[in-house]
Amino acid sequence: MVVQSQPAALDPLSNLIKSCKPTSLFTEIPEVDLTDPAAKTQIVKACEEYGFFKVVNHGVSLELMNKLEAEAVKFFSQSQSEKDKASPPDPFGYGSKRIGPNGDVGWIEYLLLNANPQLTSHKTLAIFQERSQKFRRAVDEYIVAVKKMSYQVMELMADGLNITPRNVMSKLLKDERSDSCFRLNHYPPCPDHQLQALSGRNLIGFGEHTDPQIISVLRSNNTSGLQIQLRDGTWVSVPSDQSSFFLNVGDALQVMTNGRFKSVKHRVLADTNKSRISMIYFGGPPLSEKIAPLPTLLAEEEESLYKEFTWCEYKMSAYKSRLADHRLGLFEKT
Ligand code: AKG
Repeated sequence: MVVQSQPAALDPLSNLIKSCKPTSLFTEIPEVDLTDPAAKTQIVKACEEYGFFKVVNHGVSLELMNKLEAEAVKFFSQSQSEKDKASPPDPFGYGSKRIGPNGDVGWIEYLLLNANPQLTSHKTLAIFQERSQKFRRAVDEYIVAVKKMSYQVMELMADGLNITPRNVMSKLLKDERSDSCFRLNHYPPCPDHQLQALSGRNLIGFGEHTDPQIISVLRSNNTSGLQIQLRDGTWVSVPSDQSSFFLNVGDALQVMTNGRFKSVKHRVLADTNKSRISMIYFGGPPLSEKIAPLPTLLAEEEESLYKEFTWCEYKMSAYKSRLADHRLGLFEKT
């Protein structure tokens, strides 16, 4: 898969993009087979140990994934001026190199969309009206399938944590006011003229961060680049797998489990000669939802590690921060 167009390499933002050394592939990523009766226990263990796991036998067809990937390739292959018609990403729309409003940059271009049809913005509608309805259908069908799988994962997670009712977490994602979004990322290969200067390093596509939401569900093409930080602080590369999903514990889930699960720090390095395309569903709760430890997960006399806040308050605070900031820090009890 080759994306023909690349973001211009010589603009001043390119010079601000950092690089880092590639790390070895980590082959011990926990793998959860959703058809396995042990899935619920494996999910909890993976969330405790890594805040990250891979899901196989997930029931989402490879055809849907490939269809959307092909449409994303078409979108990103358009001329820069055509793509710029869908910018800025405020919050929805097309963005190139700038990630968020606070100075973070990366070797990336992306399209950020609302994942909740009830809340579809005028901007999202306009992006598709100007382009093919085929793209829109591919996005919609994919999101429906991935959401369904995410609800199943959240319910298995509740089973594994012995929480009843088992929809206590999934209902936040299913809610018609759920504040969820969807992101298509394209990391072009590192341009030739920069390769020499990089001397064995890779450009950072997406700087290190945790996801603020409850859960993120990522699928990429077969180009690696995603790295996660292990509990001891080491960064490791995640081997790509285009037929599986990778799930991240987000900050909100860390709070809901009173720190038993930790949101995983991750980042993406651009490949030196292959494009990476990733598609991520970020499952968030309704804006008015209070984010707090689930009472059934608190032992007797155990107190919340966090101050009380709503998802809206957390999201506003996260948008004012830089990617690498410890965003939950402001909400931790001292
Ligand atoms: C994000 O969009 O928040 C990511 O971390 C991107 C991960 C990827 O593109 O593989």
